[in-house]
Amino acid sequence: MPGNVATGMSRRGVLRRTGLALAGVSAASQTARSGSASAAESDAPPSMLEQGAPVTDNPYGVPSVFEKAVVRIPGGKPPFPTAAHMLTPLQDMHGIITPNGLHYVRDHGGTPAIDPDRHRLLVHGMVDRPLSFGMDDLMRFPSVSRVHFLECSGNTPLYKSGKPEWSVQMTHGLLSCAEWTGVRLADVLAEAGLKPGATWMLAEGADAAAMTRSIPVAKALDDAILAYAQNGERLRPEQGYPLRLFLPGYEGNTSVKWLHRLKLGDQPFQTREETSKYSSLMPDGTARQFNFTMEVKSVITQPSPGHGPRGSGFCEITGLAWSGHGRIVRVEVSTDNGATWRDAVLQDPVLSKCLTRFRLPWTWDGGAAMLQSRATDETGAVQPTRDKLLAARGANYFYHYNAITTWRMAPAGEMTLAL
Ligand SMILES: Nc1nc2c(c(=O)[nH]1)N[C@H]1C(S)=C(S)[C@@H](COP(=O)(O)O)O[C@H]1N2
Ligand SMILES: [Mo]
Repeated sequence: MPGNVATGMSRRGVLRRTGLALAGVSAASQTARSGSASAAESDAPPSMLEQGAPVTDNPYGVPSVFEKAVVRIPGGKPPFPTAAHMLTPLQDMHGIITPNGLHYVRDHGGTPAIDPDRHRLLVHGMVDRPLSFGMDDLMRFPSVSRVHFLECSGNTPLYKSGKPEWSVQMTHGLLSCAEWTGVRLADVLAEAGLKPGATWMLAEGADAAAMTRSIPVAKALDDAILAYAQNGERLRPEQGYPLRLFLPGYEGNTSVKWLHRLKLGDQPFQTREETSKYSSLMPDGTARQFNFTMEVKSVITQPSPGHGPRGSGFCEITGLAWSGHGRIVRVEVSTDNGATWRDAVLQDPVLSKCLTRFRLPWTWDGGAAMLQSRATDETGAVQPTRDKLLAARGANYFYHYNAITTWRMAPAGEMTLAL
């Protein structure tokens, strides 16, 4: 039985620790006592031999002490400490949901502490009735819960270069997925009444960065959510407590956290975050603005750099695929740098604008390999190669990198990022 050697505990040792004497206790009576040939008959793990920790010690549960390595890590040195980002450990994630404590964080001015009883949302500008809502007012609207990914458009900064040792957490960790609960923005806007010609909406956050973005009203009326909860509990402070705008499929920056103001207008407001930042320089020298939708993308999360196989033999290849345009319909996997492809299995549920888990059984022969995944979404868009993406956008482009990622596997099993 595996474990005998590892625990180093003999049957005699178990019996001594439980206070049972070996002599005089027949195997039959031991079996009768435990109801089966379990505890005393086999090697009982130490955890069976004493009471566990009182559950009342843990009013809000935390992960096992053995999972301490599964944490967010900072992505590079921020210009100043509160303008930081923390990356989700995608290599350690299972299924599609990101636990709240591991959701990536991108703050431009730190995480404010906002009392929900004092928080207000102002809706004004080109509306019939300017309104100010408290959290209680907002929570009286019908609620919706939807599972969606959130990705920073600065995720996967590989246009110019990348380091071979970068893990999937470093290259793709500005990506998470949660069940978001809130109210439909369309319902709240209907309460204020949109004036004819109101086609743009300014969203402003109540943080020190005063994050402001212009959003097309068409998106606001389509599937935008004023979210107050995340995976069954109220938003984490880092995710915008007590209220954030959530725009499914749009670049993360537009999902304004700590939302306190919506202003309706008839043109974009041209804020810093959509002129200087979050616009992209094209090869011809012009800048592309308002690139909202995150395009089809995927990445293999296991095996991946730092998390390679322990030896040759069976090794499942698994990863995540997503698109801001809708559902993922296909993920192909290559182990030979794109020469041949096999269809991976898409694991249920496959939802719109949501992470989709894919899997492919693979037997690693112990030789060199180049692992890639290529996703297709329901609009027919196929994830491009890096060469194709660079040819279209040039090397000065920065945001919205969605090219195929290649993990190089050395014969010893060491894995690195290949560009
Ligand atoms: N008020 C405010 N909203 C914000 C930001 C911010 O700094 N302040 N960061 C934006 C960026 S760039 C991204 S990618 C997402 C990140 O959301 P998260 O921290 O919940 O993952 O929030 C966006 N909303
Ligand atoms: Mo972002």
